[in-house]
Amino acid sequence: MLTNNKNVLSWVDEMVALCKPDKVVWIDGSEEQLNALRDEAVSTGEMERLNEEKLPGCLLHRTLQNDVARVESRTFICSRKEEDAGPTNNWCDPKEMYAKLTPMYDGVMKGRTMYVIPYSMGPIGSPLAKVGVELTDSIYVVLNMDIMTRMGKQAFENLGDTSNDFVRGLHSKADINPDNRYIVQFPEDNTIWSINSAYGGNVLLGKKCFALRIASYQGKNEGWMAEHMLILGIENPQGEVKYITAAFPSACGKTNLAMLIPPEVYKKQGYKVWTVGDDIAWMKPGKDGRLYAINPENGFFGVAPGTNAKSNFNALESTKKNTIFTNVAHNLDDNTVWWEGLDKNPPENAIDWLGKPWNGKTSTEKGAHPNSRFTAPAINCPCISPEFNNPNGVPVSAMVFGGRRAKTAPLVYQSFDWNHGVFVGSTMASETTAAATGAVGVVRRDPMAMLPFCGYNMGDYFAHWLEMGKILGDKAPKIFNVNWFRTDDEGHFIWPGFGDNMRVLMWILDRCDGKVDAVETPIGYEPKPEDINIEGLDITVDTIKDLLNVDIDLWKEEAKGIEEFYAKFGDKLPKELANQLEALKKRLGC
Ligand code: GTP
Ligand code: SPV
Ligand code: MN
Repeated sequence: MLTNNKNVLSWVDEMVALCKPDKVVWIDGSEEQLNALRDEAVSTGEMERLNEEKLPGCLLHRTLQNDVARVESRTFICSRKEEDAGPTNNWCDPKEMYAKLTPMYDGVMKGRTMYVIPYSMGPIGSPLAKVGVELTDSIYVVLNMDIMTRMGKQAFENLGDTSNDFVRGLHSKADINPDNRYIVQFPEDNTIWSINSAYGGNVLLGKKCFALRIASYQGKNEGWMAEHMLILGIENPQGEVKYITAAFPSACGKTNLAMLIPPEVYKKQGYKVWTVGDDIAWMKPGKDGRLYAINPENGFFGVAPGTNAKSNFNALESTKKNTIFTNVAHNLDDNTVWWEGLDKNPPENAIDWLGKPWNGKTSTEKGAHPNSRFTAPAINCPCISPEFNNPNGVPVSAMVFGGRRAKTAPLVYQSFDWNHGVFVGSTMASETTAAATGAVGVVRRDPMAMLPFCGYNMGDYFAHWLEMGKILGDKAPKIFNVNWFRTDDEGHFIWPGFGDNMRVLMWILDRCDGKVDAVETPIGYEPKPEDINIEGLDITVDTIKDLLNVDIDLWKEEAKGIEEFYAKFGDKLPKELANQLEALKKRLGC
């Protein structure tokens, strides 16, 4: 036992009595203990050790074929009132849900060990950090939580002996039966129950379940924000750093943008980019009235396919040691890993993500699952921000929304003001990706990239955003929207993307500093095409003009789509947003 906190101890006792594990092991976070767990996972075949020279400390894991992504249809927000979960979440009465799940957990850990994982989301000692305890029967979970959070004894130091402010997470892989899979948040109880999955997003309970679903609910009650946002800093040649947060839906480019390498034109002037976070931001007004952001995580759970030395050098570097790879291809020639888009040289002698022999040169099947992932320590990242562990976080100058839109959304535009920015975020839409089970490539509304992650009524969430704008006043970050994914008639991406996205971020920062003019359009302020720096690119100002084009007919359709979406919220939709929609329609001439 690593704590005298009675609330922790009595809850662990209760869960032990329910799950009936053969053994209970408290995770102190020591290398000794973790090494023993690694050895055990390797000896049972749960994980494989990779090439100790090329990938020191790295492990490979495959999940079951039916268990490779988040499952939104089996994810629930169990608030006491249905209205508090709102129209975008699956809801069930908490009593009913506990009654349904309790028998499933009864004796589920017989013959297994229960690991008790204390962890901190946010730097230890940060006023913005929060404590969680996850109980699990999976070594894979323990080893991932070690990378993704500040895990071990130190986390309890933040809690003290009497506090009850910790999130109670209970996970069992049970028999990984998809028909009995549940990922359940009880926001009013600070509790998460997850069963019958062993895939990251469903089982690393500190991440989406706590740091977004539970934390968004806490943030509303406590006056802060938990968002599906990356955090990056851009340092100018004078050494000043400005911070930007950005919310894109799953697998839409957060990790890539967070770690971008500046194009030559900026690099030669001395600009640098620093990564604070790649997926989640917790933000609170600071003493000076500005909004400050911390990354509650300690590592990256990143999409592997498409990651290569050119697209995301820093992410690839981050995976070179002490990393866990999930559902990638295993190159048997040198005991390393491979995924689609890593290089043009797939291994011939390999095992695919399904565990079957695979020849990358001749096979028409994929070697890695499209949602295969790496779990890499943040400290491995060559551009990790010196502020990464700053307990007070970093001040946010701009917030960016974006998604995958083949046509409608232009490369970039700025909202007229905070409330209009909330409107822009609340009406975001994007094509679905492999990060969740279900159809890929279907456009759906995904407000603030939080559709699968908001732990309460989305209408109340919009109201909270509007409220934060009032509190921040003229110190509020400026709000923008971007789209890297516009396609031409052949379906090719027009904008080069990746590192070149910095060209757009530079316009954004210039706007924040009042250094550059803009053009007013019905949807917001746009750059003059010549104000996007294209030095060194083989595209012309005319291409930028095309990328910035606002097609009024498409936007009239868009306004209809927004109206339908907003109708879901009934009287929970803030008046201000209904007014914003009317104003947009008027500007479009609807
Ligand atoms: P989650 O971890 O699921 O939240 O995803 P994410 O938002 O961090 O997405 P990530 O950066 O991992 O990118 C997902 C996919 O989008 C990868 O296949 C990338 O190669 C691709 N991608 C990222 N940025 C760009 C871009 O600027 N342009 C294009 N065309 N593709 C991009
Ligand atoms: C996402 O889907 O947005 C992720 C991966 O970041 S997961 O942890 O599975 O949610
Ligand atoms: Mn994510």
